[in-house]
Amino acid sequence: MSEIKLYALPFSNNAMRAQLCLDEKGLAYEYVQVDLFKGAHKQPEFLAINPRGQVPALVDGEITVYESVAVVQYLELRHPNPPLIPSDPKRMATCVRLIGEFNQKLDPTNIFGSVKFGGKRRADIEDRVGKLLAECRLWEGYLGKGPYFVGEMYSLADIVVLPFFAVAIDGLGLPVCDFPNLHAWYERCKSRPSVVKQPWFAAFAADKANLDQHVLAQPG
Ligand SMILES: N[C@@H](CCC(=O)N[C@@H](CS)C(=O)NCC(=O)O)C(=O)O
Repeated sequence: MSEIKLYALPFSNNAMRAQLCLDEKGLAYEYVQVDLFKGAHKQPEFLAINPRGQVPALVDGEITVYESVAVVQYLELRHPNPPLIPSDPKRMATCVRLIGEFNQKLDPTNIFGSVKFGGKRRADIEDRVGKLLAECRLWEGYLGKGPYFVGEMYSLADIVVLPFFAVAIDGLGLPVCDFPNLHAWYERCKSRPSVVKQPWFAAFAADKANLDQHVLAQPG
């Protein structure tokens, strides 16, 4: 049995980051599904692992880590190959900065939840859509021609933002005409073996057909 246990739930954006990192590094791990719908994350057994009662949490022998960004950073230090944080100081700073910006500006938007599960449409959330598009424009510029967010190297910055942009592109219809760099980067990431093996990308792709959800493509 593997030493590493990942407590997660399919389609959890946060848990996906941990999986992407584990698989990019080729690490063996046991996937322990925490059934959020049955409240397993608020039971004493799981709260002993993460007192916030959230996935992901990672247990590596005696060490327990929760919060997705802490999990991927832990994995990077514990298993440095292949490296996912640049050693060049400038690129390293860019990588850390992007993760911070993502957590502050993009992660809390959760427009997909409002649209897919809350039935909201563009007119209901015009203000939030406008802010998200403005933020995406910034990320389009950060990426430039890439190929990845810190240049040639696929890094934790890509891993942390990938589940979000998968949802923005496939689920919310972020238009390719206005965001060509992000679309090209998304396709590039999806061709990586560690990404191909994640079952949830096919599920996101199915949202491409749900045009009524594509609030980022509709006229304001
Ligand atoms: N900041 C945390 C967020 C974790 C999080 O919100 N996880 C969700 C699943 S995607 C969860 O467990 N939700 C249940 C809850 O908050 O009660 C991280 O990055 O790990």
